[in-house]
Amino acid sequence: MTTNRNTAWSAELFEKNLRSLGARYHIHHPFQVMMHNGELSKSQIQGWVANRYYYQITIPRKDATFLANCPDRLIRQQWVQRIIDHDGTPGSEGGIEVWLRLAEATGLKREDVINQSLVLPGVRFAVDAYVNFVATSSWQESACSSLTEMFAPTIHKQRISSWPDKYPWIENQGLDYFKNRIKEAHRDVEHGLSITLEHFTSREQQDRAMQILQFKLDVLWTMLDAMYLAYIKEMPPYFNVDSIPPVTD
Ligand code: AHQ
Repeated sequence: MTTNRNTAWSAELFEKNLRSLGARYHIHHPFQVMMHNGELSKSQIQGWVANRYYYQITIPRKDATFLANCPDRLIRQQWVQRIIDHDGTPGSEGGIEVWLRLAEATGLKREDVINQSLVLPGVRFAVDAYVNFVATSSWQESACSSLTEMFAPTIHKQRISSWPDKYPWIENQGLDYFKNRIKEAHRDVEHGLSITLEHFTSREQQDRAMQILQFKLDVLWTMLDAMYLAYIKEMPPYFNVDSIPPVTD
């Protein structure tokens, strides 16, 4: 069925168009493809884990920002689970702690990940752009931006299936994060998608939703661009100039 550019899409066609952006998901980024093919070295995997840590610790702050902008108690009742999934609760570990276990399983020291000394500027800027987007957008637009997780179960399943064979040196409990995330992602997408399909009803709003999802795809892609330049091309920031600025006193 064809529609003209002013006609609102049906909910089914809207969801289909949102899902079509999966073609640009970071599962297709050269860094991720190399990871899946077992072509990354131990230090390149460690660089990815240490940089993605910054994304993981930022997600609950992003979700707390979402809650601050959302006046709907029933929406908040469901959304707050995302913070618990990452931060955990007193006495029960959350995803951030499980990510630190992944870091240790790759041979990284916890403190070298927690101190963020390995986080690349490009990764930090991309992740911060995500929180800033949520801080300055409606809660419905923020819910839409989380929908890259429509494509996440596939990427988690890829790691679970390929890492034991491609990276046997990574201790098996390192995969726990990806195993936990599969069911959490499905639950999150169901909620985020229902908000999105219900709120974005005019064609103009639906076009905006497509732009928002593209923005979040850009966040994820740009993170891997920074890592590709630093760890694959061995061109980290200032690699070709003295990284210590001259001191003139
Ligand atoms: O581990 C991930 C995670 O906790 C989240 C939260 C969600 C959001 O609110 O934007 N997105 C997300 C994602 C996680 N893992 C990424 C990966 O590749 O391991 C995928 C990412 C996403 O697709 O947005």
